[in-house]
Amino acid sequence: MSFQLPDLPYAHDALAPHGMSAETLEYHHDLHHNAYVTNGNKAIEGTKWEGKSLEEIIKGTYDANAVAQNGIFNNISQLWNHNQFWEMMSPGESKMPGELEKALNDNFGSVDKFKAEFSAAGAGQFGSGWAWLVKKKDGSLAVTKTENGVNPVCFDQTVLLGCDVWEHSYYIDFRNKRPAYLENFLNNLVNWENVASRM
Ligand code: MN3
Repeated sequence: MSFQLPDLPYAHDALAPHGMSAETLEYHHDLHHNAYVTNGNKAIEGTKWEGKSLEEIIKGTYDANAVAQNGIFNNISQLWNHNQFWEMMSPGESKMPGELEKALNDNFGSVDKFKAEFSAAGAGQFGSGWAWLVKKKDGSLAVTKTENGVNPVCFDQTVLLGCDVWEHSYYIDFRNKRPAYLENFLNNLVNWENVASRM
């Protein structure tokens, strides 16, 4: 059974009033995400990874010492990253659950300080990659950034929130203004109920 492209959890134009256009989602979900599915399935065909879960393949093929990751890892991790990303956004008003607000206050000082740290991580990621809010094994929350398809699964961390900072994620709507895209993501797009449910 090969991996499938999941449908978006909302219509392509549902996020447009919140700063992510239908055109971005047509390219990003229907073409980019779909390419990771197609190329990931092709890459694992006939290998020991066929039939394994996305997480097993990500952990098994990540090479901490490599200058560049391999094709299986790159496609399968990006497939997983995008599966999470669509779920982390919402077209409706999203109120931050109290338990999440408390955790952010406890770990970062305030929600605004968390947002500033997350934005700085995304803006400071040189080239393609992701900004993350993770829960570490000791239960503490942290903001991290990773290059290309690398994600917190590689480091046994639980992903609470991720923001794609590859140019394909923001160039149609924000051109070169990655910080504006990140600010809009945090203030208008994040599904905080989804983030809280991952804790
Ligand atoms: Mn992407």
